[in-house]
Amino acid sequence: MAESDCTFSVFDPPAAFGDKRRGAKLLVFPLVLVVAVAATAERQLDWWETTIFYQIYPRSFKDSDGDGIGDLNGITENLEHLKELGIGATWLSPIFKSPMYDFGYDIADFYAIQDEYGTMEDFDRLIAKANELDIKIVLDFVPNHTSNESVWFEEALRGHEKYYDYFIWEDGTVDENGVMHPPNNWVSVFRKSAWEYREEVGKYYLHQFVIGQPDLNFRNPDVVEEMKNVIRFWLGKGVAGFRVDAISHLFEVDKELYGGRFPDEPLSGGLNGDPDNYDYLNHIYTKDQDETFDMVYQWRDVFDEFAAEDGLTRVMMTEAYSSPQLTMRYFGEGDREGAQMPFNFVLISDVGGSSTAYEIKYALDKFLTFKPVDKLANWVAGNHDNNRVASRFSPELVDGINMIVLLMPGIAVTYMGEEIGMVDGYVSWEDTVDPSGCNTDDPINYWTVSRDPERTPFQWNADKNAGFSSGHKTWLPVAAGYETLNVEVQKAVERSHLKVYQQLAALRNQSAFRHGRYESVAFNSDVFAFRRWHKEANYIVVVNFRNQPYTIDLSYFENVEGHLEVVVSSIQSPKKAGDVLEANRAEILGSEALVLKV
Ligand SMILES: *[C@@H]1O[C@H](CO)[C@@H](O)[C@H](O)[C@H]1NC(C)=O
Ligand SMILES: *[C@@H]1O[C@H](CO)[C@@H](O)[C@H](O)[C@H]1NC(C)=O
Ligand SMILES: CC(=O)N[C@H]1CO[C@H](CO)[C@@H](O)[C@@H]1O
Ligand SMILES: [Ca+2]
Ligand SMILES: [Ca+2]
Repeated sequence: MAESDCTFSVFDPPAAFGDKRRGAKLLVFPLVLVVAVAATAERQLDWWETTIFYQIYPRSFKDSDGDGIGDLNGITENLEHLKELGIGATWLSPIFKSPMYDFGYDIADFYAIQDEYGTMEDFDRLIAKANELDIKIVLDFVPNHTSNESVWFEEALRGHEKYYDYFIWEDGTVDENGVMHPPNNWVSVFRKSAWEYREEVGKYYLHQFVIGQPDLNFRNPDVVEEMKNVIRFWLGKGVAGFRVDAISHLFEVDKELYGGRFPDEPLSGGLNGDPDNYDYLNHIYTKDQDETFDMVYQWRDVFDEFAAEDGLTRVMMTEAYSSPQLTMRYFGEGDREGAQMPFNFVLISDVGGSSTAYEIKYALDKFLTFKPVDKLANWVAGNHDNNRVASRFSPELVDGINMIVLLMPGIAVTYMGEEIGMVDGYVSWEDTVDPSGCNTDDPINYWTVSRDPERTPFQWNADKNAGFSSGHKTWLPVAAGYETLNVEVQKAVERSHLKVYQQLAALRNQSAFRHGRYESVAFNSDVFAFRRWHKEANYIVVVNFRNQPYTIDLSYFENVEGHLEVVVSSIQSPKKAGDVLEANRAEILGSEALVLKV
């Protein structure tokens, strides 16, 4: 690799320190820096460090057989779409056997493919095709729970001791009237008690998510080993890694420390007076327990055994909506390695359409500031649990957000559809299927928590069902406006979100974006800009978050003066590639986003 001599190749500096930081760091950590520089000088970047990870929600990507549900063959037949975008890896939401109470996040058999998605042979063909195209396949690993219709849970209910101990059981409490209640006040993420009674065994089982998702007992060594075998099974089939679901919920407090019963969680402090609401409690006993991090490191050891055998690094991404301090612990501790990519959700959790440029900068700085100096950042603006960028920010900001996700230092992650700026679909109460929406029992306000709108079928073209399916009915309705907002149209026209995305993906190959350093500034409450540079290469990205024009003095940045050339512009911008701006008085139009070359 041409750039492998770069001193700072894997060290993205935290924002805003500019060139001064190198000196400052030398003063503080002279030894560490010298060692690090020597190590990186020889180091080539691995496949996962430079690529873009594209999340496919298989149920909604492409239906190959007309039953209205996306499937594996639909993915295999359309992997070229990823290739054309410049993407080298995809992570798939769960494809395993499931009764679908939570659309695959409730797994009945970790070793089998869900029938409606295809067969194991289809999966092998997907891997073969992906290898042909040099696209890595990452699967979803859902260790916290199984389905209540898994063989394990069914055996547990039948009193099979081995499987009984796979789950977490507790006696109910009986009040003065002899009425039985759940063991304690724990609330499920999807509302209401986290405990469900089973007559067969006369006890309650714990489910941190829906009733159909009994939590596995990770204090049982058999469970630990079983789940490692699941990892081994799929890595052995050629999978390049796992994205680990809901990791912070893995362990609950050790009840032996509390007299053998799980203690109540304290109230969060009246922010929400509804005891069925997850936010009613402060989850000190059911989230982010210390043992969770150790388990992640143990899994990484399994990954590394495979890498040692065939030379392919297996990548772990962890999903945790936690504080930055806790998020960073997933990277590893001491001499133990953990996940390469603890997901960075700031663009989802911390900012939205009404955020100022100051808040955007503050949010983007967060991960860069807290992360270990020898690890990479990652950028995630969407997934199947959160409203789409066009809906959460605005349709005008789709290109601007993609510029941030793809050009900030580190690894980019794109949820399918964000490359064409898909918007949330309207899903009526009658059509709502997401348990998060259904559990509200509220036909008026369900949509505020339903995740169906961001899961509507992928928009391929203007045909029936947006080209997603030839069937009569699709599992969720296609979003309005697909006739003009689709892949085919965006490939045909001269300027589109898709074309911008392709340009950005290609730019990631430039040394400035691959190895370059980073500084950022909010010029005012609306305009955010950052610079990436490496040796002679020097780029500026400007995003105007409001529909109001400004004249900006970009010579604020060091080594930025004279003419700046437009490299990429958001689609509503009148500026074209090759146009020239004056650094000291750059006209930035409302909602405009630009990549400029110095
Ligand atoms: C599993 O849980 C779901 C609720 O999520 C329930 O409707 C279903 O009946 C349960 N299945 C069994 C076998 O208990
Ligand atoms: C980046 O460069 C690699 C070769 O170094 C090439 O295979 C790949 O297609 C390029 N990606 C883009 C998006 O241009
Ligand atoms: C983003 C994501 O994958 N969220 C999942 C977290 O885990 C629950 C339960 O498995 C799922 O419902 C979410 O979709
Ligand atoms: Ca299908
Ligand atoms: Ca758990």
